Amino acid sequence: MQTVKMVVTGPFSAGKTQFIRSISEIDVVSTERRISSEPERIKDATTVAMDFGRITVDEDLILYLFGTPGQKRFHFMWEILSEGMLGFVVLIDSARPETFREARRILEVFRGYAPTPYVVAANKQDSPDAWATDDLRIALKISQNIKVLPCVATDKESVKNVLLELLYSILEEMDAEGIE
Ligand SMILES: Nc1nc2c(ncn2[C@@H]2O[C@H](COP(=O)(O)OP(=O)(O)OP(=O)(O)O)[C@@H](O)[C@H]2O)c(=O)[nH]1
Ligand SMILES: [Mg+2]
Repeated sequence: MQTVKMVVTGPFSAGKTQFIRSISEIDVVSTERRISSEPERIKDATTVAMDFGRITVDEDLILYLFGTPGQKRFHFMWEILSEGMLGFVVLIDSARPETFREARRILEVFRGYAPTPYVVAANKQDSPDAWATDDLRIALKISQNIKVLPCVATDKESVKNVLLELLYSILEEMDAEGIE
């Protein structure tokens, strides 16, 4: 039996909690609190510590998903959550270019924690203002060997596709390193 820990990170309100809720087979353990401060009032609740979900791929493989908080004041959780991860997803709100710089920064921070595979998921592709993945790749300066995948976090199939792509990258890496 193999267990794989993946982290879902990204800027405030990118859709991280939604992403994990769409796919987890257990009720997601979420630590959301109501938002009281004004600039973040674009939604009701925000993650303050983590989200936790689980997916059984088959009898030999279970994925554990950890979602990070997006708001700056909870960033102390990031390094704790990254402990032991085998890969991560950087989730981006494709319709809010003002968050792209922060997304790039988060990507760098997580790359610094561990040299694991990662993918970029261009979320909210159902929004009329969403940037296309090719444009996002340029804006965020993502190199060609990193996957930038379209995503709609409310759609389970879309979330599954992103996680499978990350899983393939992780398994490739394990093969390359000769890990059983
Ligand atoms: N249209 C659309 N809305 C989405 C999508 N994914 C998430 N949302 C909405 O975006 C808002 C933010 O989603 P959350 O899952 O709370 O985002 P988060 O990244 O966990 O936010 P923090 O924990 O506060 O950093 C919610 O209102 C979601 O319903 C999507 O793919 N399309
Ligand atoms: Mg959240």
